Amino acid sequence: MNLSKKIIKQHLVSGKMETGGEIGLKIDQTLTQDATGTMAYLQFEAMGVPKVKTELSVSYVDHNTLQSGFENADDHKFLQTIANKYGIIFSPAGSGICHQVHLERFGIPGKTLIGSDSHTPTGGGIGMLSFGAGGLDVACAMAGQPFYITMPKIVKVKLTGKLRPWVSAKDIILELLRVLSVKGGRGKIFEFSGEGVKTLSVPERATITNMGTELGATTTIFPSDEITKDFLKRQNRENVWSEMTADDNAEYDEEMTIDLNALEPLIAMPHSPDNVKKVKELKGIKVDQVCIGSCTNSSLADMILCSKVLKDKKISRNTSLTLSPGSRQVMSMLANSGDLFNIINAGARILECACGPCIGMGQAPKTKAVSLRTFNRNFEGRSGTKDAQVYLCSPEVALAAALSGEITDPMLYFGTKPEIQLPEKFYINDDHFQKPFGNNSSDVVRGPNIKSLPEFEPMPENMSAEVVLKVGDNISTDHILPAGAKILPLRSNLPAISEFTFGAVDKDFVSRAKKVMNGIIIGAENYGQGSSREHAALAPRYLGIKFVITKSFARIHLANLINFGIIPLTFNDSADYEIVKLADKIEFADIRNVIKNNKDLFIKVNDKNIKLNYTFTDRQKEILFAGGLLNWIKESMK
Ligand code: MIC
Ligand code: SF4
Repeated sequence: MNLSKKIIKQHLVSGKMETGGEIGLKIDQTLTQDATGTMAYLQFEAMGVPKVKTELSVSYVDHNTLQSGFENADDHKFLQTIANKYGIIFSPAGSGICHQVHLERFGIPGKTLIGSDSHTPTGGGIGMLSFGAGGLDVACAMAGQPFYITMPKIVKVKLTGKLRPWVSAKDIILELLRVLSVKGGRGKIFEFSGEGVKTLSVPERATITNMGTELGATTTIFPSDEITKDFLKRQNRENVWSEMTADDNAEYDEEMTIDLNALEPLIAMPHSPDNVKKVKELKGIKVDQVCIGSCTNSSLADMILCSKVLKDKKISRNTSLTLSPGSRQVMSMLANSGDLFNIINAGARILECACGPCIGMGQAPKTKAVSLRTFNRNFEGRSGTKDAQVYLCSPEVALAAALSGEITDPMLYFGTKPEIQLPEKFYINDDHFQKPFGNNSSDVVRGPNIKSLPEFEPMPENMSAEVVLKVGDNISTDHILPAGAKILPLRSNLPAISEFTFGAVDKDFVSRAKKVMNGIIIGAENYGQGSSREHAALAPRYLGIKFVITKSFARIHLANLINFGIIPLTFNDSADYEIVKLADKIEFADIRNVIKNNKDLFIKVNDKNIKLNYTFTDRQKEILFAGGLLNWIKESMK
């Protein structure tokens, strides 16, 4: 058996391990971050469960740390107090980025983890089976409910050889993105194996599993081996280690091989993580900004590399360089070892241990700037500057650009690569994580930015709706509901945040949707890729969207639509996408009965009969009929 199936088997509570069918998994651990967490905990609260039922749940504050108004601070206080009430560990702002901290201090090989953040698969770096999910799914897992997914195909990614100096783990995942594209991983778990695995440290593995999300993969996982044990030992957590590997003759649905010797530094060009080129092909492009950090590349090893490379050097006068260490542990160790000195002295700006520029919280580049980032997403406008040209690359490539002021291949620019020696024992101070001591409900503090959840109607027998938006391929949740310093603070205030829905795509969308209050969105391929933010389903539902009809969906967003009672449908013939136009009115006669009995679904648009497809499990049908998962849970708990 392969490793993924071993862990699935141990956690299977419903369904069969047959590709394409729905399976329910017992979830051992959950994590939330502040931008999705407030909503997740409001939903958990509405379920009326007295304490979380997981082995461990952690609530991180890492996204909204700018506190440009009272809103973020309100949310943080709410999160702190509600964590205490329900038995959740609270990691306050400044402690680090959820995925980095979870890997360091909480993750356990062989366990299951879901998080209300799409990069939760980072945990695959230590052999955890970890998934990104909507906040409501995480709330359900905290209430002891299984997590449901479609049983994915398991793909073996065999790594052979060894990376050459100045080529890094980031180049491995960029290579996968180049070959497979942002849609290529859908419905699949990527499981790494082969001799090359032994050459990669846990932080390097985590860079890969983190960004497996950009493939659209269900998740990504490495075995837990001696290298994992060594990592956990340095974290003084050797006791949670166990060996987790695939059997020698394990079977897989698909296989692919990457020869690490043959890789060279790669870079993803604007505005998609799969727009990958060789760095040397772009040599000479002037660079205005370099940002090193994010949950993809902010480990101690990444930061020590920065220190060694920047020592006694000056960054280019035309380039600004920021560094965001991934956790307080990383920052403390850099301060203690003196590495911070080398970094600061070279002209870098040190930011908080948080998501920061990755989610548009500060460091928006100048007009038309070229910005090189070690992050995982470069969707248009995500940096906060619509016409900025954001490239994704490794710290090695980022450093070469910061020093030279242009895109340049680090293999040619630098000489011998410095040795990175990590300390035998990492500095551990868990006092920053607030353990719950369990107070009563009056202790949950709700500032005026925390608005209660709206009620949604059950699905009627017959529906008719109007097309209020038509968009193209690869629409990301950043398009649907952007983040950034202005909008992110409103994540716990649905009426306010809804006003920004599709803002950058079509500024009239909100008024049109509100006028109709019975809307349809037409999308093309891979609709809803990117972030797990359920607000990208919740806000449209709040604005009266009842259907989203596309050529195909991204996994987490599809689940979020169902969770909020929006009916996701796909064109049987993708050519029919061309027929449907803005303002078309469409009848869905007897829709409840049609879905209930799996009947063929036809709509009539502009005199043509169009067939639409859907595959809902009985559970998903009930959720849609109830008007969303929260209604369904409340009903089933009565
Ligand atoms: C992101 O990278 O887009 C985020 C912000 O971390 C999101 C979560 C969110 O929108 O709050 C994610 O990846 O799920
Ligand atoms: Fe934070 Fe960026 Fe990672 Fe999302 S991708 S969790 S915003 S660092």
